[in-house]
Amino acid sequence: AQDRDWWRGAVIYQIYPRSFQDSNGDGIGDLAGIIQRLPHIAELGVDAIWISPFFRSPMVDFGYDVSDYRDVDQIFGTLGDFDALIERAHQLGLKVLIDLVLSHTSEQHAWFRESRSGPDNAKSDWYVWADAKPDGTQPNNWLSIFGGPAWEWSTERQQYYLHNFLVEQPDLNLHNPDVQDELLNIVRFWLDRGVDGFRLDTVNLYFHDPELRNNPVLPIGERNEILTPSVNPYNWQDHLYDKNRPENLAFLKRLRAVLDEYPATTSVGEVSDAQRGLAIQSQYTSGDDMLHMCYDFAFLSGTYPSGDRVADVLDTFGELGPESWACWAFSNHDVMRHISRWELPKPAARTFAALLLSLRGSVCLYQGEELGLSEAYVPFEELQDPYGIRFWPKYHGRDGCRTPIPWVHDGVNGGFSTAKPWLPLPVDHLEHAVARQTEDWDSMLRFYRKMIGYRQSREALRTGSFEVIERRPELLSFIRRSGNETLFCAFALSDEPQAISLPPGRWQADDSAPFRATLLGPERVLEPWQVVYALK
Ligand code: TEU
Ligand code: CA
Repeated sequence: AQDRDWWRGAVIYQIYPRSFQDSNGDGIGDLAGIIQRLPHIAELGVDAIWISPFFRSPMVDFGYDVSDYRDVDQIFGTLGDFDALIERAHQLGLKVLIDLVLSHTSEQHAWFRESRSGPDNAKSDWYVWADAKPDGTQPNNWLSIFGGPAWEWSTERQQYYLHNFLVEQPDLNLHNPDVQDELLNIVRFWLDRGVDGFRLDTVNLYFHDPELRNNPVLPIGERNEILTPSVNPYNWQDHLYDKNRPENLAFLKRLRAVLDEYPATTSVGEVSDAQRGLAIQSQYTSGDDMLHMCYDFAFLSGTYPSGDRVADVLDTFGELGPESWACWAFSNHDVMRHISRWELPKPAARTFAALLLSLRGSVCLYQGEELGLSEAYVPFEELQDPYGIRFWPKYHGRDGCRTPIPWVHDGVNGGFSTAKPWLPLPVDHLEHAVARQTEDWDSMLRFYRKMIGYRQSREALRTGSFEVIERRPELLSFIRRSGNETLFCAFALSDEPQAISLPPGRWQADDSAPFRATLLGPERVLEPWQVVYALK
């Protein structure tokens, strides 16, 4: 029997396929390369992989611009390769989540080419078309997340179309029931191929206000500088009308109903909205007829996760109700790697990894995080991300977290590819190569294996309740509890020793935790960056 709740508390490993492993010597990672490296992921002890888009695409946004949802891009392989990937992953006990980009397509998609050709074809209404204002300007003040207006003029159709991201990524019109039906057919197509679920790209951008009302512009003090760089005027608006629309709830119910036709599937919706992200997440995960989880942005920003802040985020999430289930991440393919983003001192890296893997919720780890990789510097001449090229030098874009994975320290291109990689592999990443860390019993990689194994072995850590005991910027402690298992977790988040108070009861350091099992002495002081797990 399959455990239909496997995703609760699961650890999910995110693969960015272009940069994971190249198998055919063209400098770009591919599905066959992923298959080759699946044992590395299985050995980490995670539950599932999430693979960023590999569908047919002109790759203007590196796969987040899909031109055919039912095929694998030739640069990544074939549908046959994908079937083999699923089979191998399942043999290794790994679930497979794929990344569906349903909010927009590529401008090269056949639907868009037809839609663009005029106002009365079968696909006319599949995208968001609007007339120019009498003076020729855009229909309203909506902005693109990647810069400039969210409207692009089509000389062919003589109307504007909506694009929340690049000009090459026109937004689908989900108010049209035919569009919804076709998207759900695509969901079925991949479920029939054996996937265990989906990461849903920009799930809160599926719908727009049909009246195309202007977004309010925020007063300077309230501007959002969290999700995208502050240089981007997108952050200066309150996104009331271009996303987060209530019509989405009914569509998500339809999507969930399709998922429920298949056993033990899951969904994690990416909700990017600094202003009302949590409120949206709470709506989207409000019951077993909605999404399973939402992907939370709280720890993807530049804001340092001090002990009190982590406690506040978890408390706020806990208040959303017992059904709401978060999925936490420190790093992904869109943001600076967290070790660099928070300027973590060396001993802090393990402390924060342990903290992430002790939170209530599910966890996404991004490829390379298990190696302790820092952000790569990619010079302007080698930049690939259109978002970075546009805002350089105020913002460098997303290439610094997308550089290839170093597999060996002494081979060509770190064992990633025999050809020049599509993004440079930083020389200082080679010392973090998988092979080298595997040999070193005290490496970051070995630590991640032990820590993930520990989380998997303690039901309290995986799914237990969460109760904060002490919250200070430099100290966080909490109790996780499941059945008879009561686990006290404490994290010193400072270069200085930290006084700590134990909750009442008799506590015994947990020997199975990947930290030296010190029983707290009477003085009850944690060493800098010390982590303690103790059982009652
Ligand atoms: O990202 C959605 C999103 O909100 C991004 O704008 C994010 O805030 C930004 O990249 C942070 O720098 C998703 C994907 O994760 C991203 O890779 C895609 O480019 C985007 O959707 C469009 O599909
Ligand atoms: Ca390749």
